[in-house]
Amino acid sequence: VQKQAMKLQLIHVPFGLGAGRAGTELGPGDILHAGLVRQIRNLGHDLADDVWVSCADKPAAAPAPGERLKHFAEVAEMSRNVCTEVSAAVESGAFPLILGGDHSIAIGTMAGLAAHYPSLGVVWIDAHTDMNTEATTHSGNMHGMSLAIALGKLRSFSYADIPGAGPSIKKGNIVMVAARDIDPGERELIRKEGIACFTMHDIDRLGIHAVMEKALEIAGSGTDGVHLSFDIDSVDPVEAPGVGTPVRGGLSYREAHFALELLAESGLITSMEVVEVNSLLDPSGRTARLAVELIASMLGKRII
Ligand code: EXY
Ligand code: MN
Ligand code: MN
Ligand code: MN
Repeated sequence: VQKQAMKLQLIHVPFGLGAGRAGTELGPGDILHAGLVRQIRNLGHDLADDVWVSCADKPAAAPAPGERLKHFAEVAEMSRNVCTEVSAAVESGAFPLILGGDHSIAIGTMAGLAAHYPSLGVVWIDAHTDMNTEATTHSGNMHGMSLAIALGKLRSFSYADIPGAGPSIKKGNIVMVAARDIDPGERELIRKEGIACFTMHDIDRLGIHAVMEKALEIAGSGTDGVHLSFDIDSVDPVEAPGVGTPVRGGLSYREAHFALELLAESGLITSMEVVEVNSLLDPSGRTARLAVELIASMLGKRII
C-alpha cells in the first residue's frame, strides 16, 4: 500500500465450498453492499473494472462420509481461475484486492502472486492456521488447508496442479497472527517447519504493536512482495459474528484496526484478501460493515 493514490483491482470470489457451512459465496456482494467502493473512492484510490471469478456455487455431489478433501474438484477449479485473475491483475500494474468467499480462495491467490513474486511474504491474520493436510484434517474442509497447500505439504494438491502458478511459498516468509484454535496436526507441522506463529497468547503477552513489528520483519525481509491474507474470524466474534468458524477471545476492534494501520504505514503490502464473511450467520450486516472498515484501514485511512 503506497501513501499516494493506487489503482486497485477488485477480484470477487463468490465461493463457499471450502467451508463447512454455506454463506461465504455471498461475501463479495455483502461487502460491496456495505459500501466498499465509496470508502475506496473517499481514500482517493482508483478502481479498475471489477473481476468476478467463475466458480461453482453448488456442490456437484455430496461428499462421501469421511471425505478428506471435500468438494476437491470445485476447489481446484476455483483455485485455477483465481490464480489466472490475480496474476493478470499484478501484470496490469494494479493492486489486487481479493474478496471472498471462504479461505480456500487463498490457494489460488498465492499461486498467482508467486508467479510474480517468487519470494512472496505472507501475513496470515486468522483465528486458525489453515495448515491441515489430507492426513491431518478432521473436517475435510479445504479452507483449513490453504497454507499447507501453498507450502506444498499436500500429496494430492499443489501449485504444480495449477497452470501459471508460481513456486510454493517459502516457510521462512510466512507469519501467522491471532491464531487461537489450532489442531494437533497443524501444531506439529508448524513446529516441524519452524513457521512463525503469534497466537492470541503472544498478543496478550507482547501487545499487538510488537507482534506486528515482528510480523513485518519476518514477511518483509528477504521477500519481493508481501501478501496480507485477512480472515475476518481473526476478530473477536462479538465484533464479527458472521463467520462460519467463530472462536472466542479474538482481536479487539482497535487491535484489528491498529494491526492493519501498521501494515498500511509500512508501505510493504503488495496485495490483500479479505475472507470468511458469512452474512447468513449475521443478518445485522455488522460483519460486512466491519470488513469495509478494516479494508479502509488497510488502504491507509488513518495515515496522515
Ligand atoms: N482447523 C479446522 C479445520 O481444519 O477444519 C477449522 C478450519 C477453519 C478454517 C477457517 C478459514 O479459517
Ligand atoms: Mn482461515
Ligand atoms: Mn479462520
Ligand atoms: Mn524472511
